[in-house]
Amino acid sequence: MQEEGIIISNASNTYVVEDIKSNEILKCNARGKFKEQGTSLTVGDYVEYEVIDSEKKEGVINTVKDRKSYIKRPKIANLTQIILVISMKMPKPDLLMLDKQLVFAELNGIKPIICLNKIDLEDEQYIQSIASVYRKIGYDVYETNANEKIGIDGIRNILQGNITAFSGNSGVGKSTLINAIFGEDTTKQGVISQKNKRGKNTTTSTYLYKIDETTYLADTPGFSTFDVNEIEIEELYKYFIEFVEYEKDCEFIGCTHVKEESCGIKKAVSEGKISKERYDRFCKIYSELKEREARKW
Ligand SMILES: Nc1nc2c(ncn2[C@@H]2O[C@H](COP(=O)(O)OP(=O)(O)O)[C@@H](O)[C@H]2O)c(=O)[nH]1
Ligand SMILES: [Mg+2]
Ligand SMILES: [Zn+2]
Repeated sequence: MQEEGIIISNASNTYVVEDIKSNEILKCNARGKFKEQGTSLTVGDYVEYEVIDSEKKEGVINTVKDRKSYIKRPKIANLTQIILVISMKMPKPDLLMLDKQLVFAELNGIKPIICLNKIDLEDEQYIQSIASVYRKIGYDVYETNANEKIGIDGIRNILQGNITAFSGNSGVGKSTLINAIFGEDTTKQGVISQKNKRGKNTTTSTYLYKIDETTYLADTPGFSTFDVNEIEIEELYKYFIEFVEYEKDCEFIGCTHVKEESCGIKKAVSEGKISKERYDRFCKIYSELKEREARKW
């Protein structure tokens, strides 16, 4: 009988599959045809499997469903959203990193959500100066104090029906946020934060945690080694989504939006339609890509 499940973890050729309906967990192998087709299954894949040994809880995966998204590093399929966490202080906001991660999410067709954490450590005006830039673009921005569980309900609600990952530099408060959302009980039982003997968080491979039939949380080693390498330099501006509508006003085909004088995007910056800071960070990422290209030769 064919059953439906999702791969929640993976070590070499063994896939841990959780049944969508019964929550039963089985160790599965994949049919040889996947290898022949060059399909590598991964955490997040929705699969059809059959039970081979119900005592030992072993099965075999027969088919894999089309993926909604796929990220190579860390390897994960079907993420629908990434919550990009930055802290207002300690560590101070890394907006270059935030913009890179926004590019990364847009490139992969995954919805980015911004979470400004540690709002207790900065004044309102400063927080709004950051929030407003991103809200104007159309991004959802949440403001939280994870320690005091302030602003947590909003984040909890948007998880519904999604496979979500949290991303952000170390120390910004990801673990504290996850604890605040799920309550200490869940996490203390080791469901979410898997601690090693020294009590350190050891996320070295990717796991999915089920919240309900359509809602999962991905615990990943982190997207901090963000891969700009995959982006074609001339495509970069497309992932600064508020730039796109002004490209038609560029005079030259193949305008880089960096050096040219008669550039529609630069004009929009000078008219205050695009944030100057966002544009400056675009130029910074552009030059990083350029340097990388130069090193290739
Ligand atoms: N003041 C303040 N501290 C926070 C907040 N959220 C987390 N922290 C603290 O920041 C530190 C790092 O948090 P942690 O969740 O481990 O960050 P992670 O590395 O992103 O998982 C801890 O000492 C937390 O108590 C917050 O909203 N306000
Ligand atoms: Mg952590
Ligand atoms: Zn241009």
